[in-house]
Amino acid sequence: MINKLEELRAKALSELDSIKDPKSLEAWRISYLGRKSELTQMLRGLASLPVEERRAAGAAANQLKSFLEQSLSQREEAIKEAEIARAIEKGKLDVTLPGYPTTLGRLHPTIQILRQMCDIFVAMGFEVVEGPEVEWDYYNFEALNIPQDHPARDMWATMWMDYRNEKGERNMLLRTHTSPMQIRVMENRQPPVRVIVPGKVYRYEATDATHEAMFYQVEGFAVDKNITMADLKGTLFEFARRLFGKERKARFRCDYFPFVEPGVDMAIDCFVCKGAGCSLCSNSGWIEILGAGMIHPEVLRRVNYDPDIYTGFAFGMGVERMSMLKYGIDDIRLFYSNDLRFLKQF
Ligand code: FA5
Repeated sequence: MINKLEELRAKALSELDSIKDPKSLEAWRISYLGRKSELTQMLRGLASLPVEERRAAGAAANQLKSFLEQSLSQREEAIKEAEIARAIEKGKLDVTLPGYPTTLGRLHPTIQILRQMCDIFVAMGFEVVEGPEVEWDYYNFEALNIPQDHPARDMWATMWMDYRNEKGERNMLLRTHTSPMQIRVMENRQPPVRVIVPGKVYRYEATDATHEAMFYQVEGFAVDKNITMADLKGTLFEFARRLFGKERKARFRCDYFPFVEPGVDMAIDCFVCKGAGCSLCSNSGWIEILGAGMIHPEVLRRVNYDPDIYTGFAFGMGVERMSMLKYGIDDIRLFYSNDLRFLKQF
């Protein structure tokens, strides 16, 4: 058998040396290394050899197999190189042409503004915490003073998960705002707390120039002794000054959220019409950027904070709306429609 292997090696090598194209190379591979090749048959037949012959023959056959495989890939390389050399000679291949440039990725405009927003709050002493996007009804609604059948639930058209509790009720959802994290954080800490929560939220609603079904919010809240509405206003107006510059106007108006008392919304003067009124701002001259207020005593009680000792403020802001105001983007749908002409501008 050893002699037979030697013969095979010599024959295979001499044939391989004369091969000059990939097609013949493949035919060579099939005939010397394929399933029906002599070598494969020999390897299969090893078992029937007498034991004393089997070991030496097995080693030699396997050695030949890997030698032929190696020779095959060397020949393959050599054929490729020869093809390139021929193409250069014939002038078909111009190696002096510049290659294809690799395009560099960049951060999405939402993430860029999100980082700027977080930096401003961190500089004011807030800590950044993240939370789950799939949330329990309890944290998203119940613990925030929005019980089942409360009309305020309509304000947050909800995407429910296909999951029911033991009573058969749907109680798991995609969070509609970042406010559930107020509860999760306060449940685990004692005042003073000063936290911001950036993250994605989801609403089952029709999109238009200022509304998306998935968007980002930044929640913020602070609880301590003697925190007042003046602290809330000071924090948010300072934030707006740092993000948009001194010349932009900000406005507080009364608003209703079941988990704050009193509640407000804050708006910035419209960047398109500078407050005169246009289609983007529904002729009001203002674009709403956040909801806020003093944390409701019931909410504090639910997390075992004593509302006679502690008070706190909370706010929740739309991140894309901030980016729209800062960079003059007039349609929120541009953010997630993956148009590179838009994304490359940031
Ligand atoms: C809330 O989500 C409250 N959780 C905010 C809050 C937090 C109030 C803490 C009081 C205390 P609202 O639904 O208004 O509120 O949303 C807050 C901000 O998210 C809005 O001001 C707006 O900037 C942004 N926003 C709301 N809906 C959309 C949407 N569909 N697309 C893009 N941004 C939106």
